[in-house]
Amino acid sequence: MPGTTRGFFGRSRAARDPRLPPGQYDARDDWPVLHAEATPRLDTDRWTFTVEGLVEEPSTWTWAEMHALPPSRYSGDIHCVTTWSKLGMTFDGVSVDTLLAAARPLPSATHVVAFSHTGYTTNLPLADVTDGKAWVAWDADGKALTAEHGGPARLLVPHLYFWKSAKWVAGLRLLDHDEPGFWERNGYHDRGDPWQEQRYQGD
Ligand SMILES: Nc1nc2c(c(=O)[nH]1)N[C@H]1C(S)=C(S)[C@@H](COP(=O)(O)O)O[C@H]1N2
Ligand SMILES: [Mo]
Repeated sequence: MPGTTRGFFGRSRAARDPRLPPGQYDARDDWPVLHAEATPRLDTDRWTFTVEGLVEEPSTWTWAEMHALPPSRYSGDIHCVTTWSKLGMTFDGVSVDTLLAAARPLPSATHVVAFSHTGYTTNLPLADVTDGKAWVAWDADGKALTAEHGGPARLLVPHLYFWKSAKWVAGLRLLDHDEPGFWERNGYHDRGDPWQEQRYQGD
């Protein structure tokens, strides 16, 4: 009965949300907390974000200065290498494009290292944090990011696995070469594209 067969496969395809990359499941209401270091309590009165390295204008913003920049929202999905994804989230903050427009990357800049107030680092090609692909975010789903999820502010690079989204982010350093960060030195993939399942070095 060809009709029945088509119907069966049609339903089983529909059951898997097309927004889920291969090997990922939908965590739904759960938002797992994952990090290597102890959760810091950062005071927004002393919080800063810096863009340094290969830029014409090394720049530092305070919490108030960041909030005076044009706001930018990400609405979409996030994907952790440990196989959970969360679909249809909303993050508010500023676009990394806005910060780079002020700091003005030199032509020699090809990569960035994002660094956190805790010492955590993660590396990214410059092209993965430009053209509307990355944010410094302080609200998630309309509420201030909790300290566990990286508050007061975290990097958000949602098209890559979530370890690239450094919690408690303190800045970006622009480089003319790739410099592996914390998880990348510990076996995780250099780039981490969830649609290509780039989980570990060699994937
Ligand atoms: N500072 C810092 N940021 C980090 C990490 C970390 O260990 N330290 N882990 C990364 C990993 S592996 C993931 S999956 C996400 C988890 O974010 P969440 O706890 O908000 O879900 O944070 C990323 N950012
Ligand atoms: Mo992760």
